[in-house]
Amino acid sequence: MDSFDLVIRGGTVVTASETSRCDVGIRDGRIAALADRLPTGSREIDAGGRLVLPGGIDSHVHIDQPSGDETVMADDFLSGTRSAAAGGNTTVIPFALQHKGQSLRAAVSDYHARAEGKCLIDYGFHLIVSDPNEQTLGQDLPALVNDGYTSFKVFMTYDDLKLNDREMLEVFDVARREGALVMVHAENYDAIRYMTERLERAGHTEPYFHGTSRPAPVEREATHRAITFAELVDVPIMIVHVSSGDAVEQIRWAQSRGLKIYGETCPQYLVLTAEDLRGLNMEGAKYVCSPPPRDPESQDACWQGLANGTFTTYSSDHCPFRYDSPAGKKRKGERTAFRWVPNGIPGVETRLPILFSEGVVKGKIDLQQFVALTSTNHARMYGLAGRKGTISVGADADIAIWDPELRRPIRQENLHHGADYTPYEGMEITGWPTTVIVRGGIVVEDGAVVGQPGHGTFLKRDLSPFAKPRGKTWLPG
Ligand code: DUC
Ligand code: ZN
Ligand code: ZN
Repeated sequence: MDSFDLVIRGGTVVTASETSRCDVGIRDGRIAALADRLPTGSREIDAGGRLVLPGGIDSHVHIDQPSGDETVMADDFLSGTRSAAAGGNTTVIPFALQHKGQSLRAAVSDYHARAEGKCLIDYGFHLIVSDPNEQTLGQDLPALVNDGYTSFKVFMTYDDLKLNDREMLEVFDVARREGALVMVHAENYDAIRYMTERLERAGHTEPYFHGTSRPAPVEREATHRAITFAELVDVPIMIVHVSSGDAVEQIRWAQSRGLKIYGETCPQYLVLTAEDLRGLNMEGAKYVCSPPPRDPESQDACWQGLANGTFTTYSSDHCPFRYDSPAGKKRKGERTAFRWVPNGIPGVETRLPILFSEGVVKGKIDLQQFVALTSTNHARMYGLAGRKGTISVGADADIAIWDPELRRPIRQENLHHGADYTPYEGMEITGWPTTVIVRGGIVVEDGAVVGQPGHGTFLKRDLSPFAKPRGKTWLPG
């Protein structure tokens, strides 16, 4: 009998801490051995000349998320995880969104039903808390954290989702008590509404003005307010999808005061700008997301935040809508005001290639940082450490084999998502994943998706060690 089910032979194995030339032996879905030369396996992959990396973990994706209006997300759990796998990911953590008036428990059951049997790769759920009533705060959140949903997101904007300051404090307080991690969408609701109304009155309704309606100060103020509340309550928080130097500065300032404030940025803030929203007619709608892509200085600030450790994670914020569809970007027709364009862009499949090509190949970050920012830190931050995000004996055999020299442009026709466009069309990329393995099962082979729906399993997550309070609060005991 062979010693291993699978041996990955002769590749360069990269983790968040080191790079070594070795074989990887896989048995029963786990990494069983790492050595210079391993005995044969039932199956072998020659990884000579390629990189063997922990599979990507995308801890910020939206899949099959109903919005309560006529829009329909372009990906369900089959196409979303197929696209994620093709882009080198082995785990995703989408959101289970609570609509106002809905119980959190009901929201979670709904998302399980949507995901069950469809996923090609492993998945967990963050919760989105939009109705922090007594049942949510007193019963459902504590019980769900205990059941492995150990992180939740709150919104400071959007009519249907925003929490007021008091509600934010109450959710933060529950998170502190339960040891959960809060993710914050930091933009000021009233400022955006005011700007939007002023722009509309001036006749500025094209997609380009989506960005103008929420400039950097809108993000900076909300980021600072969230940090202040986190300090008051003594709860660590993650500011997600950071887009501007102003917000990076706020996070860095908080970190330098010893506060546990973490940050995440995304590809759109590294390689897109407000100019992309200027397309003819509705073309700019393809780039409408929040916060919006900004300018080269903001891009530099986000790159710097990745390189100097201000950001712990780099995620896609994959939130796909079809462009040419009344259920997507053109929900109100061909010519419509930006306020009606659904916010969000696809990106789960292009996240890793963009960072590899623009970051590693161009020398902005090194390979260890690449692995940390795309995989290891997500596992540590969201309660999957030990199982996911690294290549070590005993961990799940979640691996992406990369060809670091493969050069080809991003093309919609080659992607696997349900959207009908990519905001990165034509971008030249060096370095693509070629083979992707989830718990020892081959999901992508030589660039072709071969995985089966249902191979992906639900991940009950541990409490995050990053969510531990500092022990300094203004709250009465
Ligand atoms: N926030 C997200 O996290 N994703 C898409 C839209 C948004 O506002
Ligand atoms: Zn958000
Ligand atoms: Zn998002």
